[in-house]
Parts: sequence; C-alpha cells; structure tokens
Amino acid sequence: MKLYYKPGACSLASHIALQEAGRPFDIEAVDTTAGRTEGGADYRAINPKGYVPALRLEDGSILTEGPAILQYIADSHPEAGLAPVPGTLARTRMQEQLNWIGTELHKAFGPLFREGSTEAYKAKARIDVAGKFDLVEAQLEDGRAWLVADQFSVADAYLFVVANWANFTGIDLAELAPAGCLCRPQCRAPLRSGRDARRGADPMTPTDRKQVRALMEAYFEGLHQADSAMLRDVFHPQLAYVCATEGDELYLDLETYMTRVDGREPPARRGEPREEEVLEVAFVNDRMAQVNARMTMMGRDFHDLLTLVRYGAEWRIVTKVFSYVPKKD
Ligand SMILES: N[C@@H](CCC(=O)N[C@@H](CS)C(=O)NCC(=O)O)C(=O)O
Repeated sequence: MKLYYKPGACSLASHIALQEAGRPFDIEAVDTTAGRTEGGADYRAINPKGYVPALRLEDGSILTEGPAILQYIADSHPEAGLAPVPGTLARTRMQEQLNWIGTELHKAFGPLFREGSTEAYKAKARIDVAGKFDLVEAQLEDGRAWLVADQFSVADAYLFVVANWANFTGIDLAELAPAGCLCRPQCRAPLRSGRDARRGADPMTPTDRKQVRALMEAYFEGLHQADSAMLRDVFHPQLAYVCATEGDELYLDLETYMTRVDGREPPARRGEPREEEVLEVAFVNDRMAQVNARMTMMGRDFHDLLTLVRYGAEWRIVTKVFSYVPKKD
C-alpha cells in the first residue's frame, strides 16, 4: 500500500493508522498546490480530487476520502484492533465520530488555512472551531481516553490530527490535551520527525512497543505491590533516582531506593486502587525512549519522567525523575 500525504494535513491520520497496523507500507509526499507528487508524477492523474489522503491499494487502485481510508486500513488489519467490528453499534458510533470530525470539525478549520482569508473571517472561524471542540471536550469530560468503546480507534487518530491544528491556528485547547491518542507512540511517530515520517521510517518495532508497555506495567505493579524483586527487573542497576519536589530533593542509587521500597507497606495491601496513566511515550531512536506518567499512591499524586534504554533485547529504566504533591481529593 502507498499513502499519498502532505505533512501535517489530515492524511496524517491515515499515516498513524498504517503505523498502528504494523505492516510495511510506502508513502509519497504531494504538493497539492503544484499538483505533483514528490516523485514528479501528476497527482490529479492519481487522485482527480487533488487532495490528500489517497491510498494506493495492493491491486493498484486508488482509495480516497480519509474516513473511508481509515476504515479500510482498520478492516484489512483486524489483528491491530483499530476499529470495532463492522455491523456493531460501536462501529456505527465510530462512523458517527469520523463523519462529524470530517465534515464539521476538520472543515471548520478551512478559513484558518485558506490563503487570502480575512482576519475577520479567521476570527469567526476560531470561535466556530472552539465551539466544536467544546462538544468534543464534553464527550471526554468523564475522563475517558478514547472516543468509542473504551479503546483506541482510527477516530482517535483523526481527532488527534485535527486537534493538533489548534497549535498553529491560535486556538487554545489546553483542556483537551490529555485525549488518549496523544500518549500512543504510533500517533507521535509520524509527527515527531517530518523527514522520518516522509520516509516511513519508524525506529520502533512492534516488539519494542510491546516490551515498553510490559515494562511500564511491571513498573506500576511493582510499586503498587512494593515488590523490589519485580522492580529490579524494571530498573537498570545504575538507576539514577531523583526526587525533584521542592524542599524534598533526593538523589538515590538503586540499592538505597529498593531498601526504601522494602520498608513500605505495599499500597495494594493498604487497599489502595492502582491509579496511574501513561501520558506520553516518546521513542527518540531505536535505543532510547522517554515516558511521561502520573500515578497516585500513598496519599500523593506523582509525576514521573522516565528515561528508558534498550540493552540488547531488553528495555530498562535508567533514570527516574519525579515530583509529587499531596493527593487531591
Ligand atoms: N473529503 C476529503 C478532504 C481531504 C482534505 O481536505 N485534504 C486537504 C488536507 S487536510 C487537502 O489535501 N487540501 C488540498 C490542499 O491543501 O491543497 C477527505 O476527507 O479525505
């Protein structure tokens, strides 16, 4: 499959879906103004509509319209779990989201991108877009991370891309920032480096991603159980542990930190629920990743910045820098 795309445009959602699907694909940038692909082809001959995305399928035919492409990618990679099963209400709910994002939210940005739009027209568009995001925020108000059926779907990828446009059109979406898709490395990967994205390069294999997810699970569970044996498998022996809370700054090595863990009454035994959230996983290259997470335990709300390094086939946390505030009720 080959995706025709323009950096930062709505085609990024299809790119994310292809990354999520986890199978090889090609991409080619398009200059929609000049009507040429990166390789010099006449883009109108490929997609007479002139816009991105367009997806060349294995049989050579071209599929257009973002929501259709997203669903095609999801349905042709069912193992990736990118959409509820066709025929279910959850699937229709996802289509409801895709349709609304495409026809209402996406298109409301039009005047903000269009050359020659007057300032008055743009100001009106900002109000219009902000009003539509109010509706999105209302849907996420109960703390849900995903738009549909409590799991990531291609609708989240589309929302993520459109929400990202707020960053460069002067619309403040601070409230919406934690929307689930932002923490998925697959969503970040195409954004992170335009050049890498253009080449379709992703330094992380699905195995790396799986391992980092498992490592984070062991990290949270090890802390919840105050299980130093489990945590020793998570941390590198040369761990640098830094508490950055003002007035309580602390620098420990692994042994001292583990002794402290052993001396704790496990939060699990105290009946505390496990409460955590991975806010972002940024894969820097094929050996380094950074995890931004929050967690609540022992009466405190913690914010962790973890640096992960891959040694051979195994990932380990090598630095843990965190701060805390008393738990908010
Ligand atoms: N109905 C189309 C709209 C696609 C669309 O608006 N694409 C924009 C980029 S976000 C585009 O290629 N515009 C042409 C241009 O930027 O020159 C779809 O949903 O795929």
